[in-house]
Amino acid sequence: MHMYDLSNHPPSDALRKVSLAFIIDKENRKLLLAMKKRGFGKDRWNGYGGKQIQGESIEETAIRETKEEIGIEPTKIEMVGTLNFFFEKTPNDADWNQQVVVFIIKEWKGMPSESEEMRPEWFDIDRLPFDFMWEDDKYWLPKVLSGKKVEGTFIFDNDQKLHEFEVKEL
Ligand code: 6OG
Repeated sequence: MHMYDLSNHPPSDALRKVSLAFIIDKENRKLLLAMKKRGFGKDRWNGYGGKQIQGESIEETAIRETKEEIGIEPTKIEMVGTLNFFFEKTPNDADWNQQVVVFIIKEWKGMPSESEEMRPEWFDIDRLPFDFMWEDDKYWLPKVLSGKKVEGTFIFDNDQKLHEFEVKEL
């Protein structure tokens, strides 16, 4: 039994905003993913990011969270997508719903390093570990990596399985 579907979910502009950034190497061949060690999304490879705080633009959130989680300072960052995530509502997971704004970092200062939250590792773009990532990633990340901008809506069951989705290329 699902409470939400693509035509019936809360308005996406009411969602809390969260950043998600990925570092890509100069040759466009490798992506720096990070293993989430705790909290929401634990044990999955993902980009780095977190909740926007008051007074911050979402790009500032992405820069701050990237510094905090893998210790580098982005110097060239580009917004590449907006993803709305809705989870089947239960009292415990109600606040998993979020709007994730995706960024690609092409230039940065410093060396990626492990933090309490994230363990970074480079992956070949042709061999990303989709089986160990959020299920939505395989439907939009390849588009972003080939230079497109995307807008997506994803409905998850409360066991974190993808139930229904739509991705538009902008
Ligand atoms: P904290 O709540 O730990 O930040 N995030 C997702 N990323 C992907 N690829 N798929 C999802 O599908 C996601 N839901 C959330 C946003 C959580 C981090 O995880 C991202 C944030 O960068 C449901 O602060």
